Amino acid sequence: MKALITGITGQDGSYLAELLLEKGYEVYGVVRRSSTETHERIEHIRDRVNLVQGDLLDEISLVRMMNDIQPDEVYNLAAQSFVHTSWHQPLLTGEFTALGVTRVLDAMRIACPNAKFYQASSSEMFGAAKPPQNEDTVFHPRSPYAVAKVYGHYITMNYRESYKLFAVSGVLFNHESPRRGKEFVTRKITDAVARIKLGLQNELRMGNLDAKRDWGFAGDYVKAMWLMLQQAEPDDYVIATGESHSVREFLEHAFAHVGLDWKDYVVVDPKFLRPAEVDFLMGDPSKAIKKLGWKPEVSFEGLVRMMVDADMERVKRLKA
Ligand code: NAP
Ligand code: G4F
Repeated sequence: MKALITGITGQDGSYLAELLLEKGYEVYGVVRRSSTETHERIEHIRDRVNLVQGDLLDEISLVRMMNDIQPDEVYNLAAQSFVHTSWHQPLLTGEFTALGVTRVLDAMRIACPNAKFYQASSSEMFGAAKPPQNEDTVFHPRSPYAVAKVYGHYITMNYRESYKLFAVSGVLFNHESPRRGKEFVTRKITDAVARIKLGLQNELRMGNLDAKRDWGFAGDYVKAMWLMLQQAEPDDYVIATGESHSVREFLEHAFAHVGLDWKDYVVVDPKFLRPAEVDFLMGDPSKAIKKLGWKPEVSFEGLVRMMVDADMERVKRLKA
């Protein structure tokens, strides 16, 4: 089996590539040209994956690679994925995160219409909708990123209905790991906890501490992506833990894990507040549990400990 992953250099792309390699897939990953060319998250599997150059802005590059590779499965994980940036770069976010999905789907329609397609939809699409959110909840997106993801979600459904492509969307709630980008709140916190504990930093400036998220482990969530493409019929699924915690609770657990009190270090800075907030996300993964046989393995507390421990190790190595 051959799988093509857009966004292979991201958090999810790296875990998904590992999973597919374990399952014996030939893995192809799309990388875009950059002046640095460092692909830190996939360095350890670099000699086992095939990297191909392309960009979600450039449909010709996508058609060419699909023609050459003839993948059995295509996972579209590439996106401008940081919500805060989407207010600063709303058009670029729309190009990558919304229209980029059409470019990938259309390249598939032209070059490999029998391949199966996975779209990385997001719980951000629910935005202001009341929790718990499931597959029937009406979207109420609250950022340019979320609006772009709603477009990606519906165009996936539209290509499924128009061209009979096996195209599915996974509506994934927040999932984290030691490989999470440091701009996202969980990793920003665990990186700061390690730096504070080891004497390299003395405060942490944060935004809205009341926001609540349903946080799971990325390694668990990529298994759900694969399962969705192994079903007899294409369908969309919510993937979540069913538990929600505030940013404040994450702070409490992360600092307490190294014996510190978060209140001694955290300063609320209006710079990190958003023009419109998503207050409360909590998913209902019943359909995925029943139909895919999927369930999350890592608890909230286990996730916080895993991320703090990994950052402690990394910062210690940097200091040495
Ligand atoms: P991430 O770490 O930010 O990775 C994003 C990936 O997209 C990177 O590999 C990036 O490549 C690539 N990319 C961005 N623009 C591109 C372009 N124009 N052409 C080709 N590649 C491009 O994101 P993630 O956390 O792994 O998330 C994966 C996907 O799931 C994203 O679509 C995200 O929006 C969605 N999602 C994430 C979560 C979550 O909690 N993590 C939840 C729901 C949905 P570079 O390395 O070159 O920047
Ligand atoms: O970690 P965040 O930046 O993630 P957010 O906005 O929930 O989006 C992530 O999850 C989505 C799934 O629901 C993905 F689709 C998306 O790609 C991304 O992976 O922020 C989480 C919460 C927000 O309410 C934010 O306002 O934390 C709050 N927050 C408080 N202080 C902060 C901070 N967020 C960040 N990034 N930095 C802060 O200092």
